[in-house]
Amino acid sequence: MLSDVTTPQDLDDRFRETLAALATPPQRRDPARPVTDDTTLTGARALDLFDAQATSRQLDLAGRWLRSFGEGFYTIGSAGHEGNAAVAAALRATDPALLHYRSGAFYCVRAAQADRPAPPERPEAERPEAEQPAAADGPVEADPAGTGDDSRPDAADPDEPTGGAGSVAARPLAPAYAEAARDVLRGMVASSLEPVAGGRHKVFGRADLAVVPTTSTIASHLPRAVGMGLAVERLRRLETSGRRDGVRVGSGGGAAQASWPPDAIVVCSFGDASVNHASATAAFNTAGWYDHTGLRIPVLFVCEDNGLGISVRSPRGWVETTLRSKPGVRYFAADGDDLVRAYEVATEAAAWVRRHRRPAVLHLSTVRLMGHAGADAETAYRSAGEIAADLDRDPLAGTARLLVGAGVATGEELLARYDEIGWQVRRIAEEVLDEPKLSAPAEVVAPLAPRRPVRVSRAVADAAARAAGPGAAARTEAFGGRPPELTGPLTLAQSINAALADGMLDHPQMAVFGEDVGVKGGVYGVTKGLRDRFGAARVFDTLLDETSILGLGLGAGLAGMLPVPEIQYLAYLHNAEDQVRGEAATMQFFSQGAFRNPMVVRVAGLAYQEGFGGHFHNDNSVAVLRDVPGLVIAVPARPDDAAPMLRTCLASAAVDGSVCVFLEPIALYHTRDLYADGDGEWLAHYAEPGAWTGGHVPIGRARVYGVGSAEDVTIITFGNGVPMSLRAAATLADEGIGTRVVDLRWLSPLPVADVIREAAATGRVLVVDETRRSGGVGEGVIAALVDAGYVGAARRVAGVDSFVPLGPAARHVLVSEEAITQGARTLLAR
Ligand SMILES: Cc1ncc(C[n+]2csc(CCOP(=O)(O)OP(=O)(O)O)c2C)c(N)n1
Repeated sequence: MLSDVTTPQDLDDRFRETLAALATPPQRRDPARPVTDDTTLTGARALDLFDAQATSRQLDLAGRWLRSFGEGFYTIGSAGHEGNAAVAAALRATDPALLHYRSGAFYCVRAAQADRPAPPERPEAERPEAEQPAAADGPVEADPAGTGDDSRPDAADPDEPTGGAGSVAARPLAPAYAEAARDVLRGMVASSLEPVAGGRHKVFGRADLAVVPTTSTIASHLPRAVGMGLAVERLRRLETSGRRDGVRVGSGGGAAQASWPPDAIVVCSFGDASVNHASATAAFNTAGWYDHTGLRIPVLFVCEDNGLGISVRSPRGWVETTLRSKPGVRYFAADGDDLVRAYEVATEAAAWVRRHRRPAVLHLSTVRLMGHAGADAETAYRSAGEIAADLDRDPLAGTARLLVGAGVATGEELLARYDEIGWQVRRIAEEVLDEPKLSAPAEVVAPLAPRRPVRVSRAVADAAARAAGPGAAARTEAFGGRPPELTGPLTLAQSINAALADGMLDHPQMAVFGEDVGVKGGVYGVTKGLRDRFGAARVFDTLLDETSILGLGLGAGLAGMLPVPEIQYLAYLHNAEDQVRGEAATMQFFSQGAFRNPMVVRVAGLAYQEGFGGHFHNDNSVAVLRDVPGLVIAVPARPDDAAPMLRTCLASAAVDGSVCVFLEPIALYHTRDLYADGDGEWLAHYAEPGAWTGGHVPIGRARVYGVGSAEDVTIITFGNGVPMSLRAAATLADEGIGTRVVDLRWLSPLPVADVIREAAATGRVLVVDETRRSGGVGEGVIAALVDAGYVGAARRVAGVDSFVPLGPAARHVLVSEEAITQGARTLLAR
C-alpha cells in the first residue's frame, strides 16, 4: 500500500508485486485440462477469462488516465468486480443481459462468446445434478427442446481459447476483447461512434451481444428484467406449441435484432446497496409472486456485493439474509475473487434457471478497488486497513495465483499479458480520443422518439383492411356476432373497450394487463369481456405494484410483445414514474433504436368524479409526464376520438417503438349527455373498419369545434374541459359570442400548428386547463403561443394549486363552466 487511497498507480504496482512474488510452478499443466481437480474449467479457458479480467482492469486505468487530462467523462470502474467474467462464462451469448456498471469483464467475455460458435452439447449423463430435471422441486416443465444443455457453455471448448493456444505471453489479445475495449473507451470519451448509445451515455450495451443498456438509476432495470423473463417464457411456450409463427415477434417488437432463443434466460446484475431499492424489492417480489402462482420467469439476478454503496456499508450479513429470504427465488452464493468457484456456482445457478425456468439470485461477493468513482476520497469513510484488505482480495491477482499455482502460466508470462493488454487498451484509448462527439441538438435527439406518421397511418389502414377483409369473420366472432359498429352509440368506456378488442385482434403480440383488468374487467369496466374473448394469457391481472406492472410492460415490449398495461389511477402512476421516465423513454435514446420498448400505458385519471374519491381518484397532475422527452400523451375526450387515438397509439408503438400514455378521463367514461339530460350528445357510433382510414387521428393533431360564428374567441382545452367548454360556448353563443373550441387531444407533442392557427383566427385565446395553474398544461400552451409570436389576447382558467379535496369541496379548486364563460367574457371586454 503506497498511500491511503488506492490510486491507479497503487493498484498497478500492487498487481506487479503480487505476480513477481509468485513462485514458478514445478511443472506445466496442459491448458486443455481442468485448471483444478474440482472443476471443468480448463486452464485455457481460465487464461482466457484472465485476459477478460485484465482488459477490464486496464480499461479502468485508462478511464482514470483519460479523466486526468479532461478527455474522459466516466470513471466508475469494475476493479474488484472482475469475478463477473465467470458469470458471463456460465451463460450463453444469446442470454439477454442487463448489466451493473461494474461489468467490464462480463462485457468482454460476452463479446468474445458472441464471436465464436456455441460449444457442442454434452450428453445427458454427463450433466451435473443442477442440470438434470428436478424430480420433486416444484412444478417443473419438461425440457421442450430436449437439448438439456444449459450450462458450461465454455467448458467444452478448451482447445480454442479466444486468444489462441501456444505460449501464454505470445497469445495475441482476442480481437473481441479489443473491440469490447474500444466500445467501453468510446463510451468513456462520449464518442458518437460508441456502438449503442452513440455518445449519449457510458453504458454496457450492444444488440448483437444481447446486452441491453441500463441507466445509471440503480436497480431500475430489474423490473424490466422480470418482464423480459415473463415474455421470453411466454414466447417459448408459443414456440413449443407451434404457435409462435402467428406472433410477429420483432415486427412491433423491442429488439431490432432477432428475438432471443426460446430457452434463453435473462440475467441482470446490480450492487449490494441496490438490493434495498424499491425497484429491486419490487422485481424480486414480482418474480417470486409469479413463481408462487406457477408461472415461470427465467431470471438470474446477480448481486455483486462489495459491501458498500458509495460510502454506506451494507450491514454485515444483511445482503445474504435479505437475498436468502426472497420467496420463490433460489439463492446461490460464490466468492467473486475465486474464479473457479464463481464459475462453478454461476454455472449451477444458470443451469438451474434455464432448466426450471424459475428465478434465482447469485450472490457474488466482490471488493471495490479505487473507490466508488474517480473523485471519491475513500479515506473519508474507510480505514486504511479496510482499503488494504480489499486489495488483498483483488480478483485479477486471484486468477493469476490460480493459473500459476496450476502450472498453466508463470507470473512473468501473466505480467507480460497484462502489459500487452494495457498497451493495446491505451493505444485504442488514444485512437478514440479523436473520434467525433455529438455536435448538434438534432443529432443528440435523433433516436429519442422517431416518428413516421405516414407509416403509422398506413399501419392503421392495413389494420382496417385486415379487419374488413380476411379478419372479418374472426372479428365478428370475437365480438359475439355483433361488431361494435352495429351496437348503437357508445360511451367513452365502451369505445375504448371495443378499440382494445380490435387491437387484440390485429396485434397477436398485444397483451392487456394490470390490477383488476382481467376477471373483473377493470374498476370502470373498460376491459370488460376481453379476458373471456382473448384468454388469460393475453389479458391478465397483475399483482398490486405499479412499478412491476410497468416493468412487465418494458420487458415484454423489448422481447417482441405489444404491451398495454393499465395504471388504475393517475395518482398511482406517480410512485412508479421512473419506469416510464428513466426506463421506457430512454431506451431508444441510449440504444439509438437498437432496442425499443413499444408500449401503450392506459391510465385512468383526471378529476370531476362527482362525489367520489378525493385527490387519489381525481388526480390532475400530468406535468411529470409532459416533460418526459419523446413520450406521447393522448387524452381522448369523446368516444369517437378514443378509438382512433388508441389505434394510432398502438400503430405508433408497433411501427416506431413509441412509448404512449393513454390518459382516460374517468369522469367521461360513462357520460352520455352534453347539453341536457337524455340528449345523448356525448355518445358516438363506433366506426366500422372501412371508415378507420378516413377517421385516422395522427399524433399531435387537434379537433376543432365551431360554435356560433366561431369568430370571437378561441378556447383551447382537453379532457373534461372539452364538454365544459362546449357548454360554455353554447351559453356564449346565446349572447352572440362565436367560439371555436380546440380539443388538444394530445398533450405531448402538443398540436402546436393547430393551436397557432386557431388562436390567430380570433386573436383572443382562453386556455381552459383542468390541471393546475402551476405546472399545468396551460403553461405549455401559452408558451407555445408566445414562441410562435402570437400577439393577441390570452387568459387562463386553470385548477387551483391544490390537491383535490373530498366531496363538494372539490368544486372550489376545479375549473367550472361558469369560470370558463366568465373568462371568455373578460377576454372580450378588454
Ligand atoms: C436510484 C438511485 N439513487 C442514487 C443513485 C446514486 N448512486 C450511484 S451508485 C450508488 C451506490 C450503489 O451501490 P451498490 O448498489 O452497492 O453498487 P456499487 O457501486 O457498490 O457496485 C448510488 C447511491 C443512483 N444512481 N440511483
